[in-house]
Amino acid sequence: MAGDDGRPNTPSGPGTSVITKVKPRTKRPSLYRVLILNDDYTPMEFVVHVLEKFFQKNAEAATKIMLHVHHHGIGECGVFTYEIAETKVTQVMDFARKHQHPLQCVMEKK
Ligand code: TYC
Repeated sequence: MAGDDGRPNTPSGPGTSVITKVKPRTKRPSLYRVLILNDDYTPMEFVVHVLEKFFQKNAEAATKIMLHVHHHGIGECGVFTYEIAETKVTQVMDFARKHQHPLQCVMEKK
């Protein structure tokens, strides 16, 4: 016996059941580093303030990151999903510009 499409229509029918297994497909989001760059003009205290205000660092952690950037040219402020990282970069760049400092903030995929 065949169904409409010509395939045998067993095992469906009274007394049979089809069990379909659904695989849980959760995708972990990509992560992005937010970095600040050194320059010769932005005051150290301003950079520390930025790290406290936008990256929830305490004074000690913020000072450590600022000094790392001052000596090595670049440093990590935090790791976030794309939208959060993008927001942090915009907030830092707007804040630096408002205070007329050349501080640069960028993001890169991990
Ligand atoms: N190099 C700056 C100075 O000597 C301080 C500074 C540190 C600037 C970190 C930017 O991301 C920065 N005033």
